[in-house]
Amino acid sequence: MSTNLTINPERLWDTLMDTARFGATPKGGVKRLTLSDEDKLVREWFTSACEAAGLTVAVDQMGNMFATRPGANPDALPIAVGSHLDTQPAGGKFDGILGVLGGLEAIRTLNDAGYETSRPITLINWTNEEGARYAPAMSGSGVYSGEIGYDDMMARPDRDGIRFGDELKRIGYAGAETVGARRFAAFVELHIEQGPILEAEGKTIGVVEGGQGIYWFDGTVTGRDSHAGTTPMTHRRDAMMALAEAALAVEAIALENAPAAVGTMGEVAVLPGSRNTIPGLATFLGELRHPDGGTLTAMAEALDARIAEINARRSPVEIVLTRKWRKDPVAFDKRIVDAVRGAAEKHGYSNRPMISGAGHDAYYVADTCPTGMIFIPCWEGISHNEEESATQSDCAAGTQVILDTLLKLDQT
Ligand code: HGY
Ligand code: MN
Ligand code: MN
Ligand code: MN
Repeated sequence: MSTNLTINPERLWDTLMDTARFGATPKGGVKRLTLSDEDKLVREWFTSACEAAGLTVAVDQMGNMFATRPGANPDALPIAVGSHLDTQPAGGKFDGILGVLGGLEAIRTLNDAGYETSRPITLINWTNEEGARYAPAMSGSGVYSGEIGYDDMMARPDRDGIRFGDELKRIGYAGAETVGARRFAAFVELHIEQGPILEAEGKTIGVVEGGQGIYWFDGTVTGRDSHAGTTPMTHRRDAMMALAEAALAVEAIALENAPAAVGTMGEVAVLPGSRNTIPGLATFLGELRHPDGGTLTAMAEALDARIAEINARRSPVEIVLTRKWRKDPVAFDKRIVDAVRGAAEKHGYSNRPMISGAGHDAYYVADTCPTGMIFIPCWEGISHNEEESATQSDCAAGTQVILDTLLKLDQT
């Protein structure tokens, strides 16, 4: 049965702008690190907004939040929709939260119309999608899918040594529900593209068919502190210079596998951190990505080889990769992809198929049920940046596609 229910663009936009206050930064961005006080506040807001919409809220052992709207058939597996509420340290108003509030707006629209779906609908906030405070990224959905170990995650320290599990308890979201126990008929996630393609092509909707693989590595470089003025260049054990070579190796490997490959080193520390002391210790967090799993493996192996070569030349300075995490490339379910495309076409939204460059919770959820994603453009493709922005009409179009996709999936 086709319906002509229409979401409320102003209500969606007002909710998006209102919730940007949780972690608002002076430059107009949002800092809502996972399990922080700001995360706690937005979670409390989310619970009250869901309860006001007649949803029942449950929390699992990873702090993943599930808000369920009953359907006519209570025994049917729910259709799930959602994303994440945590952000990068200098994040924007849309990354993650758009997918959660888009799902809420779709539910509010069903409520306004008194429309009863056959299946229940579950709106989800996945814990720690960003991985900025606690690696790896997408760990709420990763533990839910069983690919990331629960105990490992609980023991993971942040850079101040605060354990994930202790912080989850501190903010009151170490839920009782067994993580992974809950299953869904399907999952749909709305997200800004975080890249330039849709805007450049003037397209409103990205029909996401899958996502590229991600490889994260942590590194430690050990040299020796010494005086910057008196130590001859031939006697130095300069950890910073070895790190610099490792960083350029990451870039070189990405460029050698261009245009699909990308790589960066987003976080470094150099100790003891004094201009006139040769640094004896450095640490780095980096990543490589590629849509093809085999190529991603070859890139990771090439990095190992480059680091071995730097170590041979710079010994006794030594670079060691201390930890690695990988999420393979993902392909989304054709039925969900077609439902998203059909919903976009129904409203005459210009659209194109695409592969996600960014990781999303849908990557892991796709291991547990048929999953798909919807993208909308963002300004200059900028994200993980306080200037991140999207238009009200594009947010509304993406949310309308959520609603029509949910209704389509409810008929199967
Ligand atoms: O890193 C990612 O791709 C995601 O934005 N956390
Ligand atoms: Mn995101
Ligand atoms: Mn992000
Ligand atoms: Mn001195």
